Parts: sequence; C-alpha cells; structure tokens
Amino acid sequence: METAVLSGPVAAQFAAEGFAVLPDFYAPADVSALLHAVESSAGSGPNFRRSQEVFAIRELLKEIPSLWPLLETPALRELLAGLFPAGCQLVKAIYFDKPAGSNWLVAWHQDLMINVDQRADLPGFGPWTSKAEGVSVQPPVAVLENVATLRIHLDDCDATNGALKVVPGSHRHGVVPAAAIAGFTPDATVCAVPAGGMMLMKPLLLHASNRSTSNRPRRVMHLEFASAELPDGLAWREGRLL
Ligand SMILES: O=C(O)CCC(=O)C(=O)O
Repeated sequence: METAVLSGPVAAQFAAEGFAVLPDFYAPADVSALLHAVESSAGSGPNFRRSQEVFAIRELLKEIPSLWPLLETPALRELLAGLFPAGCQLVKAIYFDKPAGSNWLVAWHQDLMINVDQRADLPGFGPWTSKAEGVSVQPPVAVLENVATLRIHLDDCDATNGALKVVPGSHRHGVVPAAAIAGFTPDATVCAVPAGGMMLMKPLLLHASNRSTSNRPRRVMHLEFASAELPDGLAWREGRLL
C-alpha cells in the first residue's frame, strides 16, 4: 500500500508495525454526535446483534446513513488520501460495543476474509463461506495488503475494557498458520486509544482482545477501506465509492 502522503512517524509506524494510533482524531462534540446517531437509531433486524456481551451493528452505514456525514471530516479525507492516493472505497463498516463487564473475548487472529457479492471461480480466492448475511472469501494476500482498517474509538479504551492486543510487525508474515500464532504472541502489545482516537490497522496484523474487567463500555466503529478492484465477476458486497 502507498503511504507517501501519510507522512511522518505515523506512516512509518503503520508500514513497519502494521498499526498506529492517532489520538484526538475526532473532537468530543463529534464523538457525542456519532454516539447520538447510534443510540437514536431504532434499528433492528439481522444486522443488529444485542446481548449482554456485545452490541454489534453490521453494514453500519447502510443501517444508519446519517453517520457518514459525521464521520467524513476533513481529517478523515486527508487520512484516506494519504493511505490511498489513487482513491478508495469503503468496503466494510461495523459498530461494536463491548459493554462494561462483558465476557466477550476475541482469540488471536488475522482478518483474512472479505465480504463479496457472490461466489466466483477465481484463482487464489478461497475458502468461501455463505451465511445469512452473504458470501465471504479469503482473497489473495495482495488484496488484503490493500485494505486498511480504521477503528474509531468512542470511549477511552485500555487493557481493562477490551483494548486490542496486537503483535507489531506480524502483518509482514503473510497468512500465519494457526499452529504458528503462539510463537508470535509473546511480542504482543496493548493498544490503548482515547475517546475520539483512531487506531489504524492492517488486516494481516495478528490481533485479539480480552474480556472487560471495567465498568466502562468500549464502543468502536470499525471501518475498512480498499483501493483494489476485485477481479471481474466479483464485487465488494458493501462497497461504497468515495
Ligand atoms: O473489537 C474487538 O475486540 C475485536 C474485533 C476483531 O478482532 C475484528 O474485527 O477482527
């Protein structure tokens, strides 16, 4: 991925370590407006998953379209221009609340699957899964290397309320076999992010998160962007050109 326009130490860290934290990316008033839009949405249906352990909204911008004008600040446009000088599309948007005291933990993994519109017989693509929400596939590593995940934090987040743990540099090892993951995790670090902060992450970065031992929620908007067009016969299921 080109990061020439995203200058300075943040760009260097993102390229070398596969993640970076940008505190103060959204002002407190922006965070309040984003939370208000989520809380006042009367949404229900299969894209909404509510339990004691997690509240998640898939296809977030389709479910709550009023969020995009709030998210698309000059700072976001500048960041995306730095990450993707030739333009990009939003390919996935999810909201996750890990509520206070949640037992939801996420084991070490890489984000290897992308959401697409249909199955297609294409070299390098597979395995495929079909769920109620649609088709997903593991694409070639080159496609994943062209995706950037932006996690917008709406609460102060640290090790006690489910901050992501990551293995710096693990994105440079391609797809890590399950049996090899334990060899990487002694080098893990916790990514604390303040409310209004943004965590940038590459999908091939090994990451995990713990249960919450805090009385604070951990609300995050997880947005994935990509510049790569998929081969003929396949399209990003949630693709939104910017
Ligand atoms: O938000 C979390 O704690 C984990 C999310 C995650 O691992 C993912 O979206 O791949």
